[in-house]
Amino acid sequence: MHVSRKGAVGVIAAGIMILAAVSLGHAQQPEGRGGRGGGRGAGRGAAPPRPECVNPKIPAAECSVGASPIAWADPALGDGPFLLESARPEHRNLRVVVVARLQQPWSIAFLPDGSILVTERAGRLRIIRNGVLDPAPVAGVPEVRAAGLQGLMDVVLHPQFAQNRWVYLSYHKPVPTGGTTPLGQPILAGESTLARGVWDGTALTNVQDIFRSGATGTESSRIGFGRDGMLYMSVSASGTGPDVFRSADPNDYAGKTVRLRDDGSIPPDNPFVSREGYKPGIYTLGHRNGHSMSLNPDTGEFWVTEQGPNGGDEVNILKRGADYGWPYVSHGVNYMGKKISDSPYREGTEQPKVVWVPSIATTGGTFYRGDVFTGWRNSYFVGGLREGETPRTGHMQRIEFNENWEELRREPMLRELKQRIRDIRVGPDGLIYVATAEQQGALLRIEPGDPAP
Ligand SMILES: [Ca+2]
Repeated sequence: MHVSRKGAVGVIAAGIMILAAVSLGHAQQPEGRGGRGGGRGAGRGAAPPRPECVNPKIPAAECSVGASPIAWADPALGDGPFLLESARPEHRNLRVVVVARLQQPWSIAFLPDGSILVTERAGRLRIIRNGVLDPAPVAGVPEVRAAGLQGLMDVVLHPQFAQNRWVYLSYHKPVPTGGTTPLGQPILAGESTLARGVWDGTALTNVQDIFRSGATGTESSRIGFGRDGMLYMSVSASGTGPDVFRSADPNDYAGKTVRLRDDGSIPPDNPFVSREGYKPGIYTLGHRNGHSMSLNPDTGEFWVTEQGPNGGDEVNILKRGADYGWPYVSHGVNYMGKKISDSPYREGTEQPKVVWVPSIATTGGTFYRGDVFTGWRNSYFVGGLREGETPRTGHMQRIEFNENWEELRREPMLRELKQRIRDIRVGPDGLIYVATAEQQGALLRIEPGDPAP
């Protein structure tokens, strides 16, 4: 498909519109926008803003940057268990249990001894043993810059963890910008970084940064191991402002997925390893804010979620060397309502496998291959923070596919809880674990409820 010069001008105009929308939206923000007040008193507009939304240089895409944001905090999560229903009759009755209360939990990993590791965005790694959250964070986590949407992100075990006990963390490393505040304090930026440490049973030891992207001003990051033994990591670009164009710049890791060896080095067979002007770790380009790195257990492909603005959320299937189009093509609209691109198609760019208009603010995703919810074995589960720019609409979607991975149905789940959802993982017990995205957040577990009558 030919892309006209007019199209390119339109894209630049759209970029300026995004920027304008951001400035305008920010200027008009009432106190407590998007705030999360812990529930009591929530909804009266008095809740403080979420910490990641406090006066960022460019408001994060998750922070209601639209024309007329609504300040209506999510209600507090009760103690549970919550008895909910789902569509498929064999899994009609569900029980949702609060496993632990956590502050902005971000990712979940299961240790072979049954313990659960959970990252909190502020920079803490927590551990739940025998269903009890250790009040002391796990030692050994590097210093993290937690501001805007940055912080401690993913935690993943090496596929041969039983032998090498390696744990991987993706996080934003504080690095000086060279600037200082009016009070003379150094201004720090956060660089998307991959660290690896050794789990000694209670702490991370010998923690080292094994890949530094050099990219600051980035957003979320997930990591996952492929069937080829390589580690794949998303490095998100900022979703608004002039930084959106970094996703298309091959000499910048922002807005890309990278492919690394398990020691963080660059494999010699990467798609752009010897191409001038390209970062050698790049595996795919043209992403916005990537929020999952889920290996399809059937096909061995990575399915990755990507937040669009107010429309254009995507699930993409990673293909070596492919360009996923952001910010030049999107099915979506920006926060002021304008379409991102005249056409969502462009020669040489990959189309999403799943697209949402309006957005649900996609987050973590997972496939189900456990033995408990057998009716969900060809489903992909994806978290959502907010649907259609409206508060209290966070939920999880179960997207059901046929044996050819063609979409059959989308079932919104956990809507009744009115919590923003950050991550979803399947435990070794075959149950589904869900991290909410709230400041006063939680780790939830979805279990079968009482048998259907
Ligand atoms: Ca795309």
